[in-house]
Amino acid sequence: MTAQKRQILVTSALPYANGAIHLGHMVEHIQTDIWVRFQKMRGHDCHYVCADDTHGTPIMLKAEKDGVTPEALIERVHAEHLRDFTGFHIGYDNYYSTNSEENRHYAYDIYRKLKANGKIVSRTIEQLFDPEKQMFLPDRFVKGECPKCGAKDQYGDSCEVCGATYSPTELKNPYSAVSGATPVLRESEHFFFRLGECADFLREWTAGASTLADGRSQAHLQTESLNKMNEWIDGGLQDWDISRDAPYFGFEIPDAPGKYFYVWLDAPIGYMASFKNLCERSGLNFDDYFKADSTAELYHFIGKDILYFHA
Ligand code: B3M
Ligand code: ZN
Repeated sequence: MTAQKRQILVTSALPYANGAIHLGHMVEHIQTDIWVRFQKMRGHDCHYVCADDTHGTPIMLKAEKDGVTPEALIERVHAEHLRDFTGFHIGYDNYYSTNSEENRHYAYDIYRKLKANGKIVSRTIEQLFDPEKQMFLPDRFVKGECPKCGAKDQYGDSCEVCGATYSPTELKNPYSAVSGATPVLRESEHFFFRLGECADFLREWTAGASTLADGRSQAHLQTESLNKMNEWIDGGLQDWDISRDAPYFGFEIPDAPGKYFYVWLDAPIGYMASFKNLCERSGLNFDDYFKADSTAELYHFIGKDILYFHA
């Protein structure tokens, strides 16, 4: 019997571009690298891509603090990340960036298709706004006293002392972690992905399996991940807020000046963008891997804390 040659695309989670590579990253990327080397040694067509995850408020504010542009910051960090990973002999076929034209292309393409299919709605929401810095504040950039136990200097999403979770508007004596100013509530139009409508599709797909080129069946999710997914789906999926207001470092949303894709919208698409960039450089055919009836396999190595976003 001759073994069937498989087409395998493998990814590790994209490290965020506001800090150094640490042991947690290294453990994940070494695991991925071992598995990739194994598949290559077996003679399969196996490609391993990664990238830096470069958008969002933390990058914007860190660049400002360092007195550089976000582009200069992410370029410097990219070089540092690549130096550290290659220092440990991680054998990526491509280590790219989410701040790339390929990623803009696929983010726009996916967004436009979702919109054309009625999966995007706009709603006005109230959010804390820093009147001094003139920007909306993400949960982690609002601090104050825990509404439950009164501990001081707690973040806007949860208390590190008593473990309570809450919304930033519930904090007592809130202040902006950016400027120290007292935040005010302000309205803004946001775009939401209708995740709630997709529960049946997700339940079916996550519990499903695909047939590999060699005829074996491969479950889409590991049992442990599937159990976690079902907890979320059974608990009811909330529509997902995918837009952020300027100032924001990221991709501006098509036909929506001043509105940007939330970093988690374009980060997972960054896997596709990195592979597309590899295809352009190496003559691989992107569609062989991503067309609807492709028999290629795609494996994401991730930590459990980011399972929700990937699923
Ligand atoms: N950058 C992980 C994090 O920084 C995040 C992973 C993206 S994978 C598409 O929490
Ligand atoms: Zn507390």
